[in-house]
Formats: sequence, C-alpha cells, structure tokens
Amino acid sequence: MAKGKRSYEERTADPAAQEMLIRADELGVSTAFSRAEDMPPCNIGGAGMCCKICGMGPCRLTKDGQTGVCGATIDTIQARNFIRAVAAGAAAHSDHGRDMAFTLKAVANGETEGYMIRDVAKLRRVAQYYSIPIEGRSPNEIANDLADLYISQYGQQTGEIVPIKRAPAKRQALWREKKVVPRGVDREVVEALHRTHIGDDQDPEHILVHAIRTALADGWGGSMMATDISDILFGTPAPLLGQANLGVLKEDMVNVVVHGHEPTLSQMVVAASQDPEIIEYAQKAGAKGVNLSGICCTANEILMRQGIPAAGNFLHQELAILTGAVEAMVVDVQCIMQALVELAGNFHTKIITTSPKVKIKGAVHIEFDEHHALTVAKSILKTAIDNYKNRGKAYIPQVREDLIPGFSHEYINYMLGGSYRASFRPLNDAIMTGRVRGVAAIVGCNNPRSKQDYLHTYVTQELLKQDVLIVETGCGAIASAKLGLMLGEAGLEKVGPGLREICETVGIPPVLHMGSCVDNTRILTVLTQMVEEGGLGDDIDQVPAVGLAPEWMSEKALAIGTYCVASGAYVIFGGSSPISGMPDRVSDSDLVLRYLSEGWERLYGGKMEFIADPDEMIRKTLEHIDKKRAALGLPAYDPMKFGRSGDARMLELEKLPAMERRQALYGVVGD
Ligand code: NFS
Repeated sequence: MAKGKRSYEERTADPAAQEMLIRADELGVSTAFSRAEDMPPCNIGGAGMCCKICGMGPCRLTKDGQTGVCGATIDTIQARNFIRAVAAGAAAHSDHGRDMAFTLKAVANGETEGYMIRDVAKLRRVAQYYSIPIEGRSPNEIANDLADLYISQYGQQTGEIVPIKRAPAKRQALWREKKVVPRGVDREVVEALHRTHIGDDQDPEHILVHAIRTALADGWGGSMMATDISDILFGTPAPLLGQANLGVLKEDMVNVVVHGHEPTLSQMVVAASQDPEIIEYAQKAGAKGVNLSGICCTANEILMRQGIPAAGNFLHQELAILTGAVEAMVVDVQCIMQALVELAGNFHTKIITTSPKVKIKGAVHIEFDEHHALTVAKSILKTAIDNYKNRGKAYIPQVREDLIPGFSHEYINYMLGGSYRASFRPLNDAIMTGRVRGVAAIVGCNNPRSKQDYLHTYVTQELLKQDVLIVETGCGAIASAKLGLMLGEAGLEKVGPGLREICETVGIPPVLHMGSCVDNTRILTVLTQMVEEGGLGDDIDQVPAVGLAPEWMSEKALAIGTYCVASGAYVIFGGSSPISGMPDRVSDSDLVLRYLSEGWERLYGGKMEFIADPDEMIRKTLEHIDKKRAALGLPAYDPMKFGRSGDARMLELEKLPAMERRQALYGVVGD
C-alpha cells in the first residue's frame, strides 16, 4: 500500500510507474501522485465559481444568486475563467508556432547551424495553399516567403488568418457568418485578456463567442503552422519502430531525457548524440554512448520522426528521475513540473532549462539559440556526459513496449491508396459500409487525480471492440503505446471484426499515433480530407467522429477542445469540469455548461461535455457516432456483418480439411 491515500495500483495503471512510486516511498520523496492526495482541489475554484481577476476579490460564489463585489454573476465568472484558459492554451501552442516560423526564416536565410529543409515536397505543397510561387524557385526562396507569411499571421490586425482556407468550404462560410474567423493570432489572445479584465465583457455568451475565435487562432492558426514547419524542417513522419516506457533507459549509457514541446532543440540533440565527437566523449567517460529518450510532446516529436524512444508521458517526468539513471533532463517549454529540481537534488540528475522563456530556480540554464543549435546541443550533452561519473545505484524498471508511430495525415492518405492513388476513399468506404463504425480521437494529458493511463486505455480498448478506429496524440498516445496498442497486428484479436479487416488489409495498428498535441491539427486535416473525399457529408460536423480527452489537465487541452468544437466535433473531457458550477446545478449556475454543449451544437454542430464516468464517455461516443451515421443515411452499424474476409477468414479456413477449404474459397469440389 502506498504511503498516500491510494494504493499504487489505484494511482497508476502502468507497472513501471507503480515500481517507481514504491521507490519514491522508500526514499521518502513526494511526487505529483502523492501531492495530489495531500492537496485536495478547491471545490469552489475547481467548479469555476471563484473570480480572482481584480483586487476586490477573490470572490467565491457558493450560493444561488450571489454575485462578486462588482456584481459579476457566476455565468460571467465561469465564462471569463474558461476563455482565459483557452487563451493561455492558444498562446502556448501559437508561440511555439511563432518560434518555428522564425527558425524556418533563419534556415531559409542560411543563418542557422545544423538545420536544413528536409521535406521539400511538403514545403511546396504548403506554399501552394497560399499561392506562394514555387516553380523555378529554390526551397530556401519558397521557405523564406512561407516564413514571412506565417510570421505575419501573429501580428495581423484585420482580415483572416490564412490557414483558415484549408477548412471545408462550408465550415469557412459558417465561421464567416458567425464572425469568428480569427483576424490575427496575437490579436485574439490579447482581446480575450482585454475582454475579461474587470469591468469589460459581461455577457457570458458573448465572451464564449470570442473563446471560439481565440481557439480557432490556435487550431487553424498557430498549431497548424507549427506542425507544417516541423514537417518541413524535420521531415513529415512515416511509420517506424519505436519503444515506450521507463525501460528504454540504459544502465551502461549516458541517459539524456528531453522533455517539453518544441522540436527545434530536441531534433538537434538527436543529431548531436550521433556525432562521433560526442560518442567518443561519452566513451571516454566510461559509457557506451548517449541514450536519448523523451517525455511529453517532445517525446512524440522525435519518436514520430526518428524513432527515439519515449520514456513516458506527463506523469513519468518525476519517475524517470527516480530511476537514478538520468544524467540530464533537458527541458524547454510547457508541462514541466517545478518539482523536478527538488527531486533531482536527491540524485545526480541535472535539470537543464534551455528556453529564454523558461527558467526554474535551481536548474542549470543553457540557453538554446537556433543560430548555434548544434553547438548548444553538444554543450548540453557534454554537461550530461560529465555527470555520468556521479551516478549512484540505478533502478530502471524493465518495462517497455514496442510501437509503430508516425501516422501523419500524409502517410494515412498514402497508406490507404499507395503512391498513385493516395486517397481517403478506402477509409470513407469502410465507414460507409459499416466495417468501421466511426473514428475517435483520444488525446490529451495525464492527471494525477485519476489513475494514470487507465481512462485513456480503457476507453480506447472498449471503442476498438466496437469497430471504432482510434487516432491519438500527446500523452494519451504514449499511454496506449505503453500498453502495446500501437503495434501492428498485436492485439487485433481484441478489435471488432470490421475494423480488424481494415487493419489487416491496410497493414495498420488499430490505434494510430499522429504526433504531439500541436499535431491535433493533423486530425483536423484528416477530417477535412474525409469530407472532401465525399460520402460523409460536406462538413466536419457530419462525419461520425468524436474527440476525447479522458485525463486532461492543461489549458492547452481546453483550447484544443474548443477549436475542435468550432470545427464541428463532439468533444468529451474526462475528470473534473471547470464549469460544473453549484453542486446541485441550480438554474443560474449551468448556463455556461449548457451553452458549451447545446449552444455550441446549435451554432457549430460540435459540442463540449465533461463526463467523469468512462462507461458514460463510451456510451455517448457510440451514440453520437450512430446518430451521425443515421443522419448520413448510412447502414446501421452491425458487428455481425463483417469479419468474414481478410486474414481472419484465412486463419479460420486453415483449420478446415483441404477439400472443404477449397470449396469455401473457390466454390468447387474435386480437381
Ligand atoms: Ni498536451 Fe503535450 Fe501531455 Fe497534456 Fe502536456 S505534454 S501539449 S498538455 S500533459 S498531452
């Protein structure tokens, strides 16, 4: 039994994590798991009923009809809190995209060290979206124009941000009609802050209209631009073999864990770790070399492109340090716990901050600069190697799983039809016939208030049985990877018969890893291409698809959920609801809750709901998928109808005597 209030098995579904939590208790150190138990959430703030926007408060509205000192109602307060979270999430993703755009500009102008344009085809394709001339021009010339265009989207004051035009035509028209097309990325984030300053926008629905606009500036703006540029600079992902969980750390190597979000640094650390100078330096220090691994979305970026193993998801950051085997944890931005530094003080691990935007007291700061990227990356690795001699006894849980990541939307398009007829037709057909009931995107964080990975993997596995194809990103993807759900045919016997046929025919795992959280825009692109392919309606809200974030915790997750709703998706969040309001949901405390669900559904065809019970999440997902199927006039899903062809059928036939097999196959008897 853990020293905390929950057993190890109640804290996490991951055996490697359980092992490390036992170790934490043996050492008497805290982790987010134990701190979550020591620090119960504030039930007033947690429900969105606390306003601390000005110095007259904080005002806690716990009774029906109560207002803040300024007279703000609970609806206004909830809407303000919600949009502020969306704005912070959009800012984080989009600022990442901005940095990527500046890196692209510097690469195009030959001002960087170690970078190059790796995917010229994608560069040309993206340039064409915006009518940037490509014929007879060098990649650098095109990249320079694209970088200028993308950089300008942040400070643009009027008009429309350009990636909007990549959405289905009908959706664009809807956004224009509702006046929610973002004018400029920064403008929408700033306006969200302005509107929520004391004494500004006090109509909750009006505030939430701007939440949509702010979130769209993320999904069809900053995040989309970030994904484009990452692919152009580092290559568009395609399937490869990877591994996940703490067992990827190595006893006889210098372990460097990269953690955070921006691929600019991590990609260069990957390059530097393979440099002969660094390998020799590590060997001189008595190690076999440098073993890189990742945590959080940085892990996803380098896993998707280079197959660098993922040491784990959000809640694994402290657990990696608890192994005592990590020489350096190199962090950039987002999802980095301040607790790392104090925890690392019990071991030899160095926490190295690298972003000019993020410092943590007590960490070593080696600032990253794309103009000297390789030099900085080598210096970071040498710091880690110098630390190898200080390693004490290491406890590395021998738990790891293989996976096949790398399912960019370009690759999904290709795999469904091959080079000459790449298309989403086979997927649309599979949905239309009912082999695939629908699609679910299961994404988002870990949250120590729920059992780590459990909600993700339970919902994933149950939906697979129901012939729902799953795409995943972020820490949710790493949860499935750790459980072995992303490996080719492994586990297909637990998948519904129709979906199994598709997976066997196309040769894909039933759960597709599509990348980091900014790469949720790949899912928007997939949905758009499915619409454009035909047969599933003429807008995203008609596709039988649902988005789920069962273990969400970050503001970025709320921004993602909101832009998915604005794009027409039904989005279900697990865990707690930041807009739950009064416990008994009296009439005046559920306006925001209803607006995000029924209101947004009326306006955008998508809706946002917070559902704690995983079985209810599954039920509502299937109900929504079936409702969309019916609206399209597709046959009702029938699990008995398929599973009679493909490899499954062949395996069955192999059990028959030869004569019967021939008869079943060819309908003939005898020679
Ligand atoms: Ni997404 Fe990726 Fe993970 Fe949550 Fe954090 S790493 S950006 S926010 S915790 S999924």
